[in-house]
Amino acid sequence: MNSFGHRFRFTTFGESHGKALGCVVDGVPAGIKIDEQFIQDEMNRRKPGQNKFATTRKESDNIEILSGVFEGFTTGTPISMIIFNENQKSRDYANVKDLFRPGHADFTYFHKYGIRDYRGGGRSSARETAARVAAGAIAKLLLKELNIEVQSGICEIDGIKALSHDFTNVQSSEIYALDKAVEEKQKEAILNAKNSHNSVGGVALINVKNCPVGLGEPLYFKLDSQIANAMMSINAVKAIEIGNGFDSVKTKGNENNDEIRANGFKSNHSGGMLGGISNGDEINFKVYFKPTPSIFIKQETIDIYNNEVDCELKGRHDPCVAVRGSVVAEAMTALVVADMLLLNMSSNINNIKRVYKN
Ligand code: FMN
Repeated sequence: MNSFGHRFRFTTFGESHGKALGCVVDGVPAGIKIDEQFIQDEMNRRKPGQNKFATTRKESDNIEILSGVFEGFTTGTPISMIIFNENQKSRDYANVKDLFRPGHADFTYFHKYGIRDYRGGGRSSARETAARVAAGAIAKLLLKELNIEVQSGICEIDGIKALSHDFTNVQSSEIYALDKAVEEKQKEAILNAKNSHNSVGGVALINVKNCPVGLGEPLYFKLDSQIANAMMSINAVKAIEIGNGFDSVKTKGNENNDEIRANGFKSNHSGGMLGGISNGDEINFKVYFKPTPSIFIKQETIDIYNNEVDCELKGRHDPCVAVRGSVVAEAMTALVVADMLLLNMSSNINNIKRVYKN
């Protein structure tokens, strides 16, 4: 199960310490201008080794398009893209070959498959998310044609919350912070965790602008359920909160309902979705990332023979995965919205007549 989406569908391949990883994106309409620099810029936002707040693994994450694009435009055929791994240090993992790292997928992969690539977590590594960002960039190019914009930023690190959400600050922030006023404190929290060989969790805010009314397929393919599915498929994501989310349970109905006027909704507690269908307002949701499981503090675990052992890790790790994870969440959102846009086109006979009857 390495594919995601229905009409706009992508499949990823590759492992953390394998030769390469990549994706095949299928269902992309022909005629979309492919800006390769834009795709690379998206890759660069997620790539590791850029500053002291991220893992020191150095990967250029150069993307190579192998198919589906001719003279700068999509051809309607599968778009395949590849990223070669350059900076694997597999020997860092020799000491964990036979043991299960706490907080990782080692235990479950081993018991499920009976075999696992222990080098950097193999397929369970978030290295795979580079391929999702490449696929997401194609989705974003489709959305751009319709003026739909997806953006993300960090709203919380180690319990330090943004009080304002300014997406322009994200572009100049090393930790993609939404609030300049708390950015230094958030950075300090990451560095404190790193210096004490530990890690911290964080929360990303995702926003979609100009999303048309009608995206989402009742009942088992609601827009919010697909967004939640997409977010929960990202490594280390433990929760998603749509619109007013957890706070909505503390409010009364009259406070939580978004009243409607001729020029639109008076508020947006719903996060831009009603009954699983986009309502034309901005889509807003938060994605919660746990602290990075790889820490450099001795922890208790067992090996594959059930011996109780100590786990002492080497290697290079993000002290807070939410930062680079926010870019992955943004890419997955673009992929869901692109899929829903294409699916929605056949939901009404008038749409079909518009294409075939004139
Ligand atoms: N986990 C690590 O232990 N070290 C890392 O450097 C690391 N980098 C990550 C980078 C990104 C962008 C994301 C989204 C996650 C990263 N993770 C990292 C998280 C693990 O991949 C993840 O926690 C682990 O596979 C277990 O899966 P689960 O937390 O979803 O249960």
